[in-house]
Amino acid sequence: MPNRHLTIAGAQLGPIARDETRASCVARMVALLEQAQKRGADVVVFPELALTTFFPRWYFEDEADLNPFYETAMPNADVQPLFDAAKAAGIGFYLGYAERTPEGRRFNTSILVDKSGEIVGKYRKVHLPGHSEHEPWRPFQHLEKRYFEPGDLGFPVFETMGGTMGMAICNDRRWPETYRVMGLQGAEVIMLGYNTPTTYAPVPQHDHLQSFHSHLSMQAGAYQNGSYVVGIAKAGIEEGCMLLGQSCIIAPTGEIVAQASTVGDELIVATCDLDLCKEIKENVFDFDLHRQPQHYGIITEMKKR
Ligand code: ING
Repeated sequence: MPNRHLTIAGAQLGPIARDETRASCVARMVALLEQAQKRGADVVVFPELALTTFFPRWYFEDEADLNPFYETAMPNADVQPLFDAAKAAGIGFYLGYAERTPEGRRFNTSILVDKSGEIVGKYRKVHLPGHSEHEPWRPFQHLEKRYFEPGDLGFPVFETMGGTMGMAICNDRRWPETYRVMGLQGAEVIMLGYNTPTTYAPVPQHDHLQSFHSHLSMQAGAYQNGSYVVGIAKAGIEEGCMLLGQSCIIAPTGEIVAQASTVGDELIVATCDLDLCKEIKENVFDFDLHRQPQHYGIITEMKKR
């Protein structure tokens, strides 16, 4: 039985202006998808909130100003050209967007679409960073706790494109539980998009470490669970706020096998042997052989002591 190879592309996006249309964002993503097709990709990972600017950087008094940033259906007319192009190319994709349900609930959401254009997976961001009230002292806001609810779908994995795929979003990548819950379900590829300002107002003395912390978290998650991790940025100076680039594809060994070198629209590609996951999962991190969950209870029993 030949090894299962999956060619994964990461489609990093540069800044999306506040007044940029969805049609413009989708056209940029279709252009990256066409590049991915030329490079033999099976699946393309787009960033978090890939259809709009990162709107949690502003305080909106009036909901009427907030609602236009959300999608109330998926797919919808604006995104359909991306679904059509991907299906025509026989390429799957991960897409991050702001979701507003018919009941009015709001989530920071991602979907996984297979090569036939079907949505085969959905995830809602569990770990929401930032704050929920207007904090004028900050150079910019980070109001994800105000504009979204914590995800209510857990961390599911999906059997598709010949492997076991999982999803996360941005801040999730900093929490080891994210990877372990999917690792326990056999995840072989964990895809995630991020919008990471390089200035973290409460602790500016760590600003120079943003790239290190992003890679450290994802490389650890990959290695400790024997999974590929694909972290794809919305990058560059977006409405005056510098967003980290450094998008990357990480092997189950924790090695970075592809990395972006700009802060604009940029495609990175790696052909990934999913059977390499076993070298980690069946040895150093053979969960069945080595884990001792009888000692781990505190992790789920409390937020903190
Ligand atoms: N953004 C950031 C992230 O977790 C952040 C928030 C930035 C947290 C820097 C800590 C340090 O990458 C989102 N959207 O979660």
